[in-house]
Amino acid sequence: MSESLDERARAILLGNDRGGYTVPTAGLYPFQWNWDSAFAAWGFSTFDPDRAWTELETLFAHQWPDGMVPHIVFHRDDEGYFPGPTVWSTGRTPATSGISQPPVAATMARLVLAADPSHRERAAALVPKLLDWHRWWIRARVRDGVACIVHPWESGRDNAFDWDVGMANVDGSDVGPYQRRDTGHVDPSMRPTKAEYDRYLALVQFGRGIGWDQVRLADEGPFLMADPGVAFILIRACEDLAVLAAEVGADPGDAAEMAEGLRAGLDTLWNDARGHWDARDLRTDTFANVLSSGAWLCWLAGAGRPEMEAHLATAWGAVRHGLPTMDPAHPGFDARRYWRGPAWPFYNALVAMGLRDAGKDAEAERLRADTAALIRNGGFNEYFDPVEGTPCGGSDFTWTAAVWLTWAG
Ligand code: 2M8
Repeated sequence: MSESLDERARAILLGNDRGGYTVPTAGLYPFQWNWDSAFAAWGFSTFDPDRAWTELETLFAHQWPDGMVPHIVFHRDDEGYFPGPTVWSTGRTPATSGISQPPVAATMARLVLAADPSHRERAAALVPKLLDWHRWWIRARVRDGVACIVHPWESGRDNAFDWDVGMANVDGSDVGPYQRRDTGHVDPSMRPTKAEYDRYLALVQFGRGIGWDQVRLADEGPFLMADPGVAFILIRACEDLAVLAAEVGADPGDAAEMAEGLRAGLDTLWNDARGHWDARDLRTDTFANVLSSGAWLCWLAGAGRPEMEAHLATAWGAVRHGLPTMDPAHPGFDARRYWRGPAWPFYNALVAMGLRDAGKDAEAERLRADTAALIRNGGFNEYFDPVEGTPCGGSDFTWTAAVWLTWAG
């Protein structure tokens, strides 16, 4: 059984390969997405390390001169996704979006190298690009000492409850008519709402209006929220980059110092009143006041606290299948609506990586076993209903296949 699932997972990666890059899934997501690609590389490393490095190299070939690595590279036209390149209008060739995504690439590059240490030169060539990207985060997104996002899409956790407080101040009433494509591929009740899409678009239109000046986006844009998920990922990525550089004899630059500086700023994300890590709206200086998926990554950055262990146990006790991306006790918990409750295999892999490094082997193993069971019973879907175990969203998903091969299977 397990063997045929391995074969199926490899077939998904190969089937989603468009020549040097993979799409997250055919139809719904027809371009190259930033953090999906990093996970794809990890998946490829289990059977084709050469192809794994190509995936990362293709992504970084589209890095902007300022260091940003965009969240989407539109390698070829496809009408199946909205908003496409003409809406973003960033002036890049090939076209890209104008925001970034969680910087997991350094962490994944380290794992890819570990799978086959003979590719030292390719890893070494990537180090300065990773450094540039991390420095871009510090310059263009770290505000008040902590990593922020200028668009919910930049968090990778699109419609997470975290962003509601910041999105309330974004005016989406004047974006003009548009045609969504996502709701033609999957059940609309599992997707973000129209009110959210109106605001997503308003933020894209703002970026376009200022010529995608990344510093102005953070300093003047309608939305700026400190994101625990990105904050933890960036700290971990800087640490992994320092190690990776040392392993391949490349200049680590200020990777370790960046990690240290970011760690010092983390305290502003601790919601003392509620006792958990929390997103914070920098425009109004208000916490999201919600225990959400970003907080589960604290262990990845060595920022676990006893309160978080207690929350983990409670959340786990409330659902039957894996880790929910939203506190199941919250009235807004929605078991099937994208990032407002469901369990995501690739995200579980990241959380488990942190738990394992924090010495919480039993919790990491439980998460692995839960994730494996979801995939075995439901397939390689994008995400799952954590209450009923139902597969949701897109099928034959790249990062689900990748984490099966590397971790869950
Ligand atoms: C989802 O995000 C895209 C926008 O980037 C979308 O909904 O259109 C998120 O789950 C994101 O984390 C992911 O990278 C992307 C592709 O799988 O889909």
